[in-house]
Amino acid sequence: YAIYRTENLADVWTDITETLKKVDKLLAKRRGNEKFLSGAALPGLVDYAIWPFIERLPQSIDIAGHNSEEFLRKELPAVHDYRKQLLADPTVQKVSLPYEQLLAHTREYLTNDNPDKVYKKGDPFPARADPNLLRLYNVPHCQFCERVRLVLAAKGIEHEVINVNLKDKPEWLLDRNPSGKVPVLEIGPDSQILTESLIISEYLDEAYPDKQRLQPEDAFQRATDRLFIETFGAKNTVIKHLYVTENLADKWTDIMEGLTALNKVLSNRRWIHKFISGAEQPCLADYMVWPLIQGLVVLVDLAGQDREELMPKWLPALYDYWRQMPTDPTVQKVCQPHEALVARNRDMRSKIFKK
Ligand SMILES: N[C@@H](CCC(=O)N[C@@H](CS)C(=O)NCC(=O)O)C(=O)O
Repeated sequence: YAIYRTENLADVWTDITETLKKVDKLLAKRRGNEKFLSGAALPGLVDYAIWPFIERLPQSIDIAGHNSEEFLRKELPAVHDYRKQLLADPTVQKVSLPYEQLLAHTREYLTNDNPDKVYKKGDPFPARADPNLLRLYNVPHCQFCERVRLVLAAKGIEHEVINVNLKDKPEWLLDRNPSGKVPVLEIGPDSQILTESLIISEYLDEAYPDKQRLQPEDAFQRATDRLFIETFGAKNTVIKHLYVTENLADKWTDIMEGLTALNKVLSNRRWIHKFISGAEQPCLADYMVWPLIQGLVVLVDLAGQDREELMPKWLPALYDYWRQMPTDPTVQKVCQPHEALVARNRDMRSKIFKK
C-alpha cells in the first residue's frame, strides 16, 4: 500500500524491502516444496485468494524506481518461483492482466489521481501511460510554459501536464533538459525532447497542420512575426524588477522607461489591429507575447501606480492590447485573471524580500 500512501517511495524503501522479505519467508514456509499452496497439482482456493496480492506485489518495487524482475530473483526467491507457477495456470492467464499493463494502470491512477502534484527531487519518474500522448513538463506560473499551454489549447491538442518544482528539480527533468528549465515537451514513443517555448510552439503549429494554423502561410510574414517575438522578449528586461527590486516606487523612472520602449515595439507592430495577427483571432505571436504583457501590467499595479490613469495616456498600445486579449476564449481558458496574478506576485515578492 506504500505506493498509494507515500509520495516519495525512496524514503520508505527500507520498510518496503523488509515487508517484502517477510512475505517471502511466510510464503516459503507455508508452501514447502509444493508447487501450489493447495499442495495439489492444480491451484486451490487458497492460491486464488492469495494470488491477487502476489500479482500486485512487484509494483511497489518498480514504482520506487527499481527493477522488480531482478529484485524478485535475488531477494524474494519464494515469491519469484510462486509467481512463475501461477502465471502458467490457464485460469490466471484468463483472468489476470499482463503485469506490464497492470503496472501501467497503477501508474496512470497514481498520476491522474493527483493532477496538482508537483514533482521534486527524489520523486520517481511518473511513467507515461500512453506513449503517444504529448507530455509537457510545466510550472503553472511560468510565462514561458504559459506560451506552450496557450498553443496547445488554441489548437486543441491532447496532452498531459507534469508539474515540477524548480527549486528542487527532479533528476529526470535534468535528464530531459540539462539546463533544468521548463517548458520541456516529450513527444512520441521514442520520447523525443524539445525545449524553448518559442521552438516548441512553432513545432506544435507545424506538427499539427490539421488543427487551426497559428502562423502566417507567407514565409516573410512568419519571419517578421518571429523577429517581433524575439525583439519584444529581448527588450523585456524591465520585468526583472518584480524579482529583484523591493521598493518598486523607488525605481519607477527606470521601470517607466522600459515600459515605454515595449509600448513602442508593440505599437510599431500592431498598428490598429485587435490582435497581432491582424485577424479576428490571435496568432502564434499573440500567444508568445501575451504572457509577458500580463506580467508588465502586474508590475504597474505592484509599483502602486494608478493603472487606469497612467496606461491609456502613456502606454496606450500595451493598455489596449491588455484589454483586448482576454476576449479570446483560449486566453480565458488558460490564463489566470489579472487580480489573481497580482495576488500571486505580491505573495511571491513578500517571500523574496522577507527579512
Ligand atoms: N528561453 C526559455 C526560458 C525558459 C525559462 O527561463 N524558464 C524558467 C521558468 S519561468 C525556468 O525554468 N527556470 C529554472 C532555472 O533557470 O533553473 C524558453 O523560452 O522556454
